[in-house]
Amino acid sequence: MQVVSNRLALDDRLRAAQSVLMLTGAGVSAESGVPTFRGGGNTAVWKGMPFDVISSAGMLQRDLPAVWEWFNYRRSLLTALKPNPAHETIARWQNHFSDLSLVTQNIDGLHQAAGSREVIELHGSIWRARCFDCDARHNLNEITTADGVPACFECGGNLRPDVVLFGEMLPPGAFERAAEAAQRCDVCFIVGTSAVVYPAASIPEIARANGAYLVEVNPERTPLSNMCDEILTGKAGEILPMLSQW
Ligand code: BV8
Ligand code: ZN
Repeated sequence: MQVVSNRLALDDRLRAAQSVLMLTGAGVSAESGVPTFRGGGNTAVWKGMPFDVISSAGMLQRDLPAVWEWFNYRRSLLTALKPNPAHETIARWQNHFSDLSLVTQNIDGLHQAAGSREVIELHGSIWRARCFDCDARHNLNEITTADGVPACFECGGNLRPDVVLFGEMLPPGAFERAAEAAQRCDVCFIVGTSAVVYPAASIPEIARANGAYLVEVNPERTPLSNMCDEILTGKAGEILPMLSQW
């Protein structure tokens, strides 16, 4: 692990911060065993299809059972996995700072499992389904999804995973809440994301434009690295716990 940081400056910033924003991506769950998408992650391709093809609005129209099969497979990988020290540290920080907003692109629910509250899930949740016809949400541990497309309890319509696929809009209000948090934060952490998926990657840009101090935590550089004030190079589960004395 290599940490390139001006620790004193960051300590001072954190001590003085009224409002902190954390934007997280797949890398924050990597140490729990969740595969990442890019950079060699092993859910980059599934049954010969790149993940942004199978996880797309077009595929939902063309082959809904295949989309369910893909999400069932991913849920089966997640069932046994637990939050890691990165999730746990972020959950602890929420008790320390009076205003800490957690905005995640992850759909795995591990932040909530670690105790984080009011998580802004930009891309939905793999643990929920949504009805095409009546929009009802269903918890997936109450539904059998093994065969084909599950049906809605309320109206019998086809269900789909309650996640945001490529080419789809984000859940109503989610981006707006994240953008508001970005506008008011003093420090913005960008943790474990390749920062290539929009509009999520614009959140730190909004924070920056409003004068926030930007800190990236990632073993690799990203398109946002150049605008960051600090780059902490390494694993989130090792770096985040080192930053806080509380
Ligand atoms: C939309 C859910 C309006 C499903 C996902 C502007 C320019 C170009 C294109 C666009 C644009 N604006 C919008 C677009 C289109 C598109 C987009 O961004 N395309 C890009 C990629 C070219 N965006 C959309 O379609 C969005 N919707 O814009 O709506 C609209 C609608 C219709 C028509 C026009 C406009 C919706 C995007 C939602 C996609 N949903 N997920 C699913 O999971 O199957 S995407 C997927 O990528 C992931 O789920 C995740 O949510 C997202 C981001 O990935 P990351 O989390 O960053 O993960 P990644 O694997 O990439 O990187 C892992 C990182 O972790 C790496 O950097 C690695 O180094 C690091 N790491 C590894 N280990 C560790 C670590 N870091 C720390 N510690 C470690 N231990
Ligand atoms: Zn329904």
